[in-house]
Amino acid sequence: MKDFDASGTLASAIDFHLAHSVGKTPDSASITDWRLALSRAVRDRLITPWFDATHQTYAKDRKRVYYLSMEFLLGRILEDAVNNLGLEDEAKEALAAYDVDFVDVVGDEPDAALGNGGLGRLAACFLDSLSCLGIPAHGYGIRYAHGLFRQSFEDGRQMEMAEDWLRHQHNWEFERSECLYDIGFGGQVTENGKSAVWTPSDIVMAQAYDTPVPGWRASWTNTLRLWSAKPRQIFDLDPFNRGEYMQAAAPEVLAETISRVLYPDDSTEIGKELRLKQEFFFTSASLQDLMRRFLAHNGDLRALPSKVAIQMNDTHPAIAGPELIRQLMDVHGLGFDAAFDIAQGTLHYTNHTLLPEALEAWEVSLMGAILPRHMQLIERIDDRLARDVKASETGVNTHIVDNGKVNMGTLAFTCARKVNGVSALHTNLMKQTVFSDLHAVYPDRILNQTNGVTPRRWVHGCNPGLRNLLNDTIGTEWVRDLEQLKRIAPLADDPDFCQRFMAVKQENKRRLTDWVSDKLGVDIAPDAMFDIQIKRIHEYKRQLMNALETAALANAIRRDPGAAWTPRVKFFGGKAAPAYIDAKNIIRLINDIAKSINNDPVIGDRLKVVYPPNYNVSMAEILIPAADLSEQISTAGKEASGTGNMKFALNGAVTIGTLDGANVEIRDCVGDDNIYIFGMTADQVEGAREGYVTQNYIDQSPILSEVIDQIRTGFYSPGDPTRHWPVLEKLLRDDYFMVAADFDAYWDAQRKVDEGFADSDGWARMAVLNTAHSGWFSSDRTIQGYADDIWGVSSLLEDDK
Ligand code: NBG
Repeated sequence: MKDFDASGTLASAIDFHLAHSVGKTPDSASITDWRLALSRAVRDRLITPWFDATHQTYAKDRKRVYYLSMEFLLGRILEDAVNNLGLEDEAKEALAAYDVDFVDVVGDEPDAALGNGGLGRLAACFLDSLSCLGIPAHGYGIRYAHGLFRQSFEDGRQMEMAEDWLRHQHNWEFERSECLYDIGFGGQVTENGKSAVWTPSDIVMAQAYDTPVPGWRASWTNTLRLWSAKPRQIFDLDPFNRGEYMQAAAPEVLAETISRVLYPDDSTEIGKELRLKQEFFFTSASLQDLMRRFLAHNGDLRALPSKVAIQMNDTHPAIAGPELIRQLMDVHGLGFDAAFDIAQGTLHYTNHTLLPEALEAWEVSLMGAILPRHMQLIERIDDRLARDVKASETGVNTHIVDNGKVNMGTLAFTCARKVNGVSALHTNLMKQTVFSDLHAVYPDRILNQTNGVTPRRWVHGCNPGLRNLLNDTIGTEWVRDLEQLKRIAPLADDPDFCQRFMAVKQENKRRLTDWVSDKLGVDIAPDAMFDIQIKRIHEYKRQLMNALETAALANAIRRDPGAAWTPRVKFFGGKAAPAYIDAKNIIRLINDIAKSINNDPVIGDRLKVVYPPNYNVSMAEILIPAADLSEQISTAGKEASGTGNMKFALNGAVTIGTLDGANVEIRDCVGDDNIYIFGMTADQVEGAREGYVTQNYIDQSPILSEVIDQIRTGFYSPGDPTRHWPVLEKLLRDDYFMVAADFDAYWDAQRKVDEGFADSDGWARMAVLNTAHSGWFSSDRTIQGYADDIWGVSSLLEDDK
């Protein structure tokens, strides 16, 4: 294959692009200009492997994967690419020659925040692993003009502002102005002989933007293709000529609304018409695109399942079932049964939550109005399901269309060849609860693929100290084969190694300490225990329980300040969905508790509380390497997996957590002695529901009672004593997530943590063993599992061996 790579040094490429792509001289260049120049210089190096990957895939006619996801929470792209390509030293040196700091340059990039939380970040880790493993794949999603909102605090309250990542040129992507597909909405379906003709009332266009995704050392490079909505007709000249400028621009505005903004909801269903349009928009465009590519190489549609595997990331792209069937029938002339079988052989579905409020269901009337042809096909798929139910003789009663709603989970399940959960516990609960009926009918369909995280970003990139220590100790292969970390396990008993390991941690804590002082003006001591809970704010994640424990600890310290307290800094980070009032109330309470504790001279450095606003991927990259304690305290049975939990353990933080999601597997890997498990199990939680009275648990716990009384009487909101009553009211009326029931167990576990941390040798040993035994949580392992058990695809890198 021809070599398209820029020859010469990276330094000369940066010079070239500063002049030719950015149009600046070194003496007039801003940090942003340098970033844009560096991006171009680095991107040039990806072109050959990128072209080569596509060429090989088709030359060898290999099966490829299409990962459909409404969210890709990428974070910053440039530094990650520099790391993957091994260009760090060269880039540093080239910029230093102009007295420009590499860290400032890569830090100038806004996060690509095209996702809310775990689901979107998982998709980003999967892209990395797919490239790293050399599996031919495309990610398909939406190029939102505005990603997840920016959060600030005003008087402790969450404020939301529009995010604007595309304001400065985003010059990592390739705009494909010729790659356009029509996406229809509304209108009518008529019969034409035996076939149906859908005539939409509105059509917008989906335009592609491609981002190359390099694997480790760019041995393979896949594509993330994001769709942006464009009007079919740019604007209306008649009204413009009449001076009606707004009306003239209306078609453009309406069309572009579809990809304008990411819905800021996490584990909550929103049921808005625009959301359904977004879902159909990117799903239809992606399917048209992959079908075009398939047909360019293959004339036989029945071969689709052997050449293409499509993964639906949650139910957001679940309309892919009816849409693929529609394309096969209405565009390519197949009958329903043949079309269904091909679609079902190609599609797969991942479930990411069992929370009932998050399971998507659309009103039949809305679905019928926006996607009339799809509504017809959904009815036919429902008939297919009914036939299978009958044949199964299970006697279960399950329908896609039920109570005037289209249940998207049931639709996705029915149209999928394989359905997976994201941790062992979650997959078992899927079988027992939400999908028990479907599981009875299709007993071989559900399987587990426990989540993972990419070691490239989550150790190599974010924790240079640990990276260097690992490289010195076990060589560099761990970056691609994370199980190699096991080799440091014996060194947990080597005082010299432990000391070096903890020196890295200390350095990371110092970095965070400076950052906190710089950004928030709060002084913290780097030798205190750094106790961190970062994730979306949600009642099931129980940040409230953590806040109450914090307040209780402050009380204990105030009562006996001279006792041997283990100094702690409690970090909180996370956003609440703007409409989620109960979660926003919790944010305000945490901020009030922080203010009171941080200004109490009796407490001093024994306890500090830090809640930096606008938690995002880049902030996680500073916080996680500096953590001593990882808070994973959701109500058992409610957190499908978690991935933050894995990042912390990998970076040598010890977990305090419930037996929920992947915490169960973390415990299995690191061992009971190296994790603090507390609280009710998933079974016990369900057992405790009947007759649950919050007040009874509060009455039994003097520690909790005291805190509740303080909040009620305005201790944390002087001058405004009723401010936090809504939090208490909710807790007392409906403690669905059992904060009160688990509180004392949590408190006791925290006191054991205090003791553990005070024994610095013992703690170092635990920290080392957490890193050593976290290799299994690499997303490379997860993706290999999908490749083997779900997609039936293999790496092309293996071919050369
Ligand atoms: C989230 C779960 C997490 C899980 C991620 C990735 C949704 C709907 N679900 O527990 O809450 O780790 O998905 O699987 O965002």
